[in-house]
Amino acid sequence: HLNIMVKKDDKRMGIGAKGLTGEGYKGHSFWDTEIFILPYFSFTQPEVARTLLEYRYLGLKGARQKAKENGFEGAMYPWEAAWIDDGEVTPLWGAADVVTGKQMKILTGLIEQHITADVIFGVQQYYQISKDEDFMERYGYEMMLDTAAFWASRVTWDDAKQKFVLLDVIGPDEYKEHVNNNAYTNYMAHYNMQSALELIAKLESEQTETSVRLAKQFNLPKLKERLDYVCRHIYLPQTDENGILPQFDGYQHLKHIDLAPYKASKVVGTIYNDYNMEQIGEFQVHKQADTLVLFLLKEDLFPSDIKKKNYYFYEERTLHDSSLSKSTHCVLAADLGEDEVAYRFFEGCGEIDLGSTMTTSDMGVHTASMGGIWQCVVYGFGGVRAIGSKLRIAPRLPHNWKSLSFPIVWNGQRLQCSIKKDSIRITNQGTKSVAIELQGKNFMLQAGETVAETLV
Ligand code: IFM
Repeated sequence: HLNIMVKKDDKRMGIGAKGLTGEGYKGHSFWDTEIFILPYFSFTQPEVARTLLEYRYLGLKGARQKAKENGFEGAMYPWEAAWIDDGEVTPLWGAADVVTGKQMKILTGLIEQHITADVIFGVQQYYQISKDEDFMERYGYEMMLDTAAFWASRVTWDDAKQKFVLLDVIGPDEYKEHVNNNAYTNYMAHYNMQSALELIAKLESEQTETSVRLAKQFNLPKLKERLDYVCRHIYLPQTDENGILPQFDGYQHLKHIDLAPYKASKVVGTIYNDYNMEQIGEFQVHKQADTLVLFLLKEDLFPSDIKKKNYYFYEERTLHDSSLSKSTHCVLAADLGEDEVAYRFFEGCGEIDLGSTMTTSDMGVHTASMGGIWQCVVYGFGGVRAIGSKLRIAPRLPHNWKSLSFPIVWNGQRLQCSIKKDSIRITNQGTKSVAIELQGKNFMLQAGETVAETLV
């Protein structure tokens, strides 16, 4: 499915939430692409990953238009994207409210804004994996600067906190609307701006065609000053006295309800039979992974014990009503050494399109979940991750698997990874040497060479 959901030779096309298999979400592209699907392409077919990111580059026009229409600067990516020039295409109206009987307004196109930082995460991760400098010079750097300019204008000053805050957003968890300082959004916006700052420093230190072009296009000294100030003063939520990172301001005051009936339900979304969005917003209940996605994308922000605590805290309150939830839970559990839990969620991912829970497959398969399944296997059990400029491999084979093998492409070189119960072998099938960290040890793997390590 991953291979047939993308039009490989046409950068005017993104990936629809249902690929080409159905009409759900009208073929629109979401953060599903950059956060869930793109890693597969960046790590296996970088040339395809590049076309997907060029699609976002072509979408800059619509993103700039969206920022302008909303009173912001720079480029604000649409929550739902279709044709490259369209800008925001999220529908304005959805299903009927179970309490009032009136049609509900869809707010994601207006306030689910983390997509802008997600696109930049995809750009940076692609670069980390591929080292495609040409892409960055033509497209990526411009995207980084324009999106950072958006965030720098989107923040507002909070006198009480003496910090810049991000008010009135929807984080990844779409059961919570109009929230302030969603941890995921704030940290990702900070990351977006911080990377642009580092980029400006690099551009200032060189005289290349790209640095000259970008200096003409942006007022870099002014942008640098603003980004520096905002980055130093943005509010980045911290863990509370129990070690819990609040999903957003005031989270601890939300009410508890018994989620057992919804968790036990054979179909998703049954909470809507009893409550409307406003009521759901008052409960500690989540549609999908939110804070946990942050832990996965930015693994160094918090120590493992805090991540584990938050994992169980939020999972208990999560209904996994979105197909984007279980793969995050699987990979994070594997990272945290919670092997049984990871495997349970891996099986759950398989059920999304092959089981009966997500009856929404009627509208087409869940493409983000497909990318998520690849992540469960290669990231979760294969232990593969791009960390800074480093490829890290530290597998955790499920106890009932005998072996696992997969190819990845790192810095343009194809590596074949073969994992058995007690060993791992990596063969560099490319033509150049690559640096890898295998089981905590650093290797320079020459072309044609194999490295093997024992697993305990
Ligand atoms: O992007 C997702 C979102 O996270 C949950 N609702 C469905 C969207 C499309 O898959």
